Amino acid sequence: MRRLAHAEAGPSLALIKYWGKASAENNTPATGSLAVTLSGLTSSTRASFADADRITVNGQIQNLERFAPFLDSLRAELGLAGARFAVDSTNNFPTAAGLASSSSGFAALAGALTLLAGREPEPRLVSRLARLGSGSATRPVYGGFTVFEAGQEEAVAEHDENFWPEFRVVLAVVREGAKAVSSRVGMERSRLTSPYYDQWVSTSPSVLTGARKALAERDWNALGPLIRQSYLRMFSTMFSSNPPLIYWQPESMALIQALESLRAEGYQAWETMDAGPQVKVFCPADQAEALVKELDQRVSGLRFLTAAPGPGLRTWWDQN
Ligand code: 2P0
Repeated sequence: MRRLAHAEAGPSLALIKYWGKASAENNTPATGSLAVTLSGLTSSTRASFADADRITVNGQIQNLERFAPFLDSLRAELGLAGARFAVDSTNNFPTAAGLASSSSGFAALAGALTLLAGREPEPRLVSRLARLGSGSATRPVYGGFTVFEAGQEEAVAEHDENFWPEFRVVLAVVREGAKAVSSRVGMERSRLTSPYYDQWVSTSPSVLTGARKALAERDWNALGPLIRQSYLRMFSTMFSSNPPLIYWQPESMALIQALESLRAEGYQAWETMDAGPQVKVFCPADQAEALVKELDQRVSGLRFLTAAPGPGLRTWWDQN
């Protein structure tokens, strides 16, 4: 009987964004981020020892190029120099499309391999290891709200998933396909070519500090504008990169404008976007259903998902 190390994690959606690296080699962020781990959306990953590394995502064999440096780093960190891994991971939501599948995917993978190595998958260790796969993967090791500070090697828990029971995220799925330029390539391009990159980095700390305070007070009126400021400033570095990074689609802009009107009508609905066309809207639970109806009427043909703050990483052994 083979024992499979099994781990599950939800995606980490940033209210305040990480875009750009303090160190590419060490994969530490130039800007601190504040994020929520989502419920209901899950990366589920099983790992076992094998003769050669092999990774599938949703049943598709993966090119190991993206994973090899991560696997090598983990082997070194976990004292498994000669080991090779068979990994099967599934996402119950669109992959590589700007729904933060790399955050949940690498958090689950780091958790499964830590368990497989016979180590206690305690959050600080797994957060630090997950960073070697993806910066945003440091965060969903913890449930609820998390912070990954600039220059740090691991995220920290800010508030658990029960801190703000009325907090919801409506995800408007504009396109389901994988994005053309990965976050990793995109953020390096912004760092090297955007004339606004330095200002993006230097103005981020005050936005993060303000958002942490507003979140602690559960104050939509203070938090909402900072959420918008963070993603729009991030996109300013993307649009001004060379060549430019334009992740938006017409429906993305239509949703942004619809939300502007809906706020004027009294909704507390504050959008963000990541390296993709999807629009994610933070709002109170009692407005979520009506908000989806309004957005569906104004921008047709989209799929909507609703999530709440969810739990952090879970790990266990499966018998096979
Ligand atoms: C974030 N994003 O804070 C930001 C906002 C996308 C836009 O973290 O190079 O996949 O693997 O560390 O974590 C996506 O970037 O990048 C991301 P790497 P990652 O959620």
